[in-house]
Amino acid sequence: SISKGAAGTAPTSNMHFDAIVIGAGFTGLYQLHLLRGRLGLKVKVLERGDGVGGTWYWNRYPGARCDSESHSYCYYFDDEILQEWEWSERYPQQPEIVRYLNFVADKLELKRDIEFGANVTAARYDEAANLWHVETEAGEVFTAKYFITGVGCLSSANVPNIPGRDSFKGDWYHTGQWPHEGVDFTGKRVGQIGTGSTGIQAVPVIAETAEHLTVFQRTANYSIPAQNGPLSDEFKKWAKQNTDEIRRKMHASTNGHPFLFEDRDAADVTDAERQAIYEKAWEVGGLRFRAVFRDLLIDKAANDTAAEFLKGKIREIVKDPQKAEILATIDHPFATKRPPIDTGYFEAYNRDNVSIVDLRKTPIVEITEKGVRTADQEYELDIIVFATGFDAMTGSLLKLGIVGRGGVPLSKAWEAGPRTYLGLQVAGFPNMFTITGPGSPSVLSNMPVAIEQHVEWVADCIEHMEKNGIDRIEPTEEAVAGWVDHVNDAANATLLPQAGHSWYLGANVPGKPRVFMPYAGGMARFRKICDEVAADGYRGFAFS
Ligand code: N01
Repeated sequence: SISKGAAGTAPTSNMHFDAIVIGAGFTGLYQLHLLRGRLGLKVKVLERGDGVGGTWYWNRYPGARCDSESHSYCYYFDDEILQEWEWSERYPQQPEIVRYLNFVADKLELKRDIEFGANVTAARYDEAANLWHVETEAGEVFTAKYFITGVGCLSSANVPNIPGRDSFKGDWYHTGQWPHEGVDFTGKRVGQIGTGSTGIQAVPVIAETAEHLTVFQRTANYSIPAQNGPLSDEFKKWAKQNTDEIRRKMHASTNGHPFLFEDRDAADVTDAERQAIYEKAWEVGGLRFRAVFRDLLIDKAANDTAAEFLKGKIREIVKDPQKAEILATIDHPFATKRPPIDTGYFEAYNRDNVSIVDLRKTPIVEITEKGVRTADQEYELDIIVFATGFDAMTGSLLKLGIVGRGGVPLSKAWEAGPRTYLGLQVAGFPNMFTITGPGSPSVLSNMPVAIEQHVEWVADCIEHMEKNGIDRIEPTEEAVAGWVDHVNDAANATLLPQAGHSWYLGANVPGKPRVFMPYAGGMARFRKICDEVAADGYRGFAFS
């Protein structure tokens, strides 16, 4: 039925689409390609940035590099793209990922259907018309039957509200909102707050040019050397010739990476053998370290062996025993917070111009005009870098101002924490799909693998609806309740909830409900569940 929306936009207008997709990162680009190319739908992508890239458009901080290996951190749906693109290093640097996504967008002619600089501030479901009304900051209103969010899991910057923050006379930056022209640290006294994956990448790079870098650490972190380097011609050739095998491995693995967990427990080998295995994994580097024993994330005693090894490495690398102690006093099991990968992180503390402040002993009291004041002294600074992470998984969705059936805002529906079915849909929000939403494996896996699975599932679902003349899809309350329980059970079967202050739990943002958000049951298992749900007539979803 043709009806007028609140903003007077008739479905025949040029502001009306079959589907609106938010975000032009890995998700939005592929979703547009499938819905437009395969299904022939009229699609508009709204992107707040001025270019494609999503996470990688914003995160331009010094040292920004992906922790997934290049040959796996890309699309696998198109053989031509796989054959034509060439990665230069074992891990892709931020500018290279942005170049890659531009290459894909240009090759598939995606940009003509993307509106850049379009910051979505409201999205309201109009029940009578069965349309989503999506409004941008500039006041444009788009309508569409399908509303698909590809806003990323780590895209809403968390700048802690430390007293006095606005009084600081120097410059401050959040790593996730880094100036495109870069920041010159030469001759500057820099303070960095935060030692997560981001902070650990930034420290060694900032240290190279800053006059002095003071790192403010609240929670000490494990880190494993990336062992990054240029890819050999031989490897590049191998990767291009074995795309089917690589894809098969990524789909079979728990985390969507192109390697499988060893089929052994930490206790299956002698102490000496275990030590040798860890040494070798340290040399190999990267996220593969986690995969040397299958029980590291399930059994605390097994985890302790890895934790002790890694703490030993910190004490070995960091020459100043006082700094080493601050860095190696880690309070959570290994990999219960996302394990960072580094290039010279602990080594950076051997430089004279890098110092560390233990915020557990001397917490930050306030930010002053001159710098940061902790419980025992004031640190004078020219620049403060907030490597303080994100309002993860829900932050960017809630910022869209989504309102579902009956005028119920998403913020209300998720008051006690996010509730989805398969991470994909929310009860009361018909035809809205949340790619890599809370309750999906997303952040616990190699993102492009998770994204391709979600995007393809949604495209198949929409195809099914269009072929069968179905107007609406939404999950039943019962299916949502079941999935929420399953997500909790999956997390509780691991050691993951033991890191009490992780962003997985929303614990990094004051006042955020503490709910373990990503699905810890594994990417392979998740894929199987989604396939079965679809094959079973979209079990748990109601069509109307
Ligand atoms: O953020 P984080 P991130 N006072 O939340 C500290 C992905 N990623 O940007 O642990 C003082 O992990 C906070 O301390 P604590 C990856 O999934 C991927 O580093 O809460 N300190 C912590 O040290 C990653 O997990 C890649 O006690 C405060 C830090 O800030 C996710 O993004 C690269 C504070 C925040 O760590 C997020 O990583 C980078 C306060 N008020 C990131 N508030 C690649 O793949 C926070 N902190 C390359």
